Amino acid sequence: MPTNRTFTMIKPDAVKDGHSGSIIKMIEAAGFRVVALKKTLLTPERAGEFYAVHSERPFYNDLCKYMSSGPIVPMILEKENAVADFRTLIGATNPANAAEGTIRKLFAISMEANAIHGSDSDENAQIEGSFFFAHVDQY
Ligand code: IDP
Repeated sequence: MPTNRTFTMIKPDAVKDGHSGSIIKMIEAAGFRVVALKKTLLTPERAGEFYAVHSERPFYNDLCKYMSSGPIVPMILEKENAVADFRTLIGATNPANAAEGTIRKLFAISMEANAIHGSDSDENAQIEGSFFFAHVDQY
């Protein structure tokens, strides 16, 4: 994946509460092109694989349960400076600390159910995008 791309997924709480459309609208309004998009369901095992980096953290088991509790909407997005600009758009992990107007401030329920994921580096954007979408370089 070129470095002007990032990976995101709308998490189960936001999908279940009917916020997918509003969130995608905010993403496009912020200048991101949706390169790839689907609605899918993770098993707890696959959620565990996605979040393997957190496997030693106390919240890991709950996170895997939560992330497999309902459909998610993974996407690959394109924009100059995509990773950093997208992290700004979604806001802090804990919605209590998220800036006004960010996606998490508007739609997150809690630290765990925080509406949306955003890759934290170009390398992880590539790895995470490939976790859900094949042949992404051709999109
Ligand atoms: P990020 O998603 O903002 O990059 P990370 O620290 O990578 O944050 O954590 C991944 C996800 O794990 C968070 O988005 C959130 O859903 C969950 N999480 C992180 N810290 C906690 C916590 O202390 N309690 C419960 N869930 C957490």
